[in-house]
Amino acid sequence: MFNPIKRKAEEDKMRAAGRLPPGQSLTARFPVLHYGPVPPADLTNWDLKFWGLVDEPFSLNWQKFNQLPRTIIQMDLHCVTRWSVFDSIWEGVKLSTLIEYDLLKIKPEAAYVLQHAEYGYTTNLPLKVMLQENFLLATHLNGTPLTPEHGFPLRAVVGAIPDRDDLETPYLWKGAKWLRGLEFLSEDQMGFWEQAGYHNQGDVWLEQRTRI
Ligand SMILES: Nc1nc2c(c(=O)[nH]1)N[C@H]1C(S)=C(S)[C@@H](COP(=O)(O)O)O[C@H]1N2
Ligand SMILES: [Mo]
Repeated sequence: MFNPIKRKAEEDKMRAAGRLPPGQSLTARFPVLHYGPVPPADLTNWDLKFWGLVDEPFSLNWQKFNQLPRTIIQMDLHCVTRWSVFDSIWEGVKLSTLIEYDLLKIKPEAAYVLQHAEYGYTTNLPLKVMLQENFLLATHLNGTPLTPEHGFPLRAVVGAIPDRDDLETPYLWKGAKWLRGLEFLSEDQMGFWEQAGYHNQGDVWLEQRTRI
């Protein structure tokens, strides 16, 4: 859909439906955006680590991660650089699933989580946001495994579920591509873009782009 008239019509439709946050515009492509290079993926040595305020630090290898019960969610994604993608379909594992299956035992003092990705990218969210339905540890986008640029083998993704005003909805930078670890914390700790001046909460509806 590279037709600019169609693009505008789609955007107007999303705005009318209350799905276009302030200052955003609809993009017909699915842009790729990140800082630094795309890391190579080596599934034989890959793991996802959990540490900090957990009963026992542990990690899941690729095989174990893929044995977990999976969830599919459709979401609208909003990047702080003002593009929005609508109706993307994500498949993966909910953080709450790891708790339900007694794999992840979080200490009661834990209230924040720092996502750690390849090459040191980090981003932070309150634990309660990461337990919402609009946050997923995703392996698939629109029915196929993630491409390397979009985060293969695993990324966190956070987006808007239409008509779910009860869910806090941060901008897309708060989902780390090439995710390798989750650190559970009692105090909030800012990630890569947050330290660079992006808003700590980053609510798309409140247009919380930067702190300044
Ligand atoms: N590891 C890592 N994850 C990242 C980023 C990054 O630079 N490194 N950029 C974030 C930003 S700003 C956005 S908008 C989305 C973009 O996801 P996409 O490239 O799949 O569209 O990834 C987020 N996750
Ligand atoms: Mo972004």
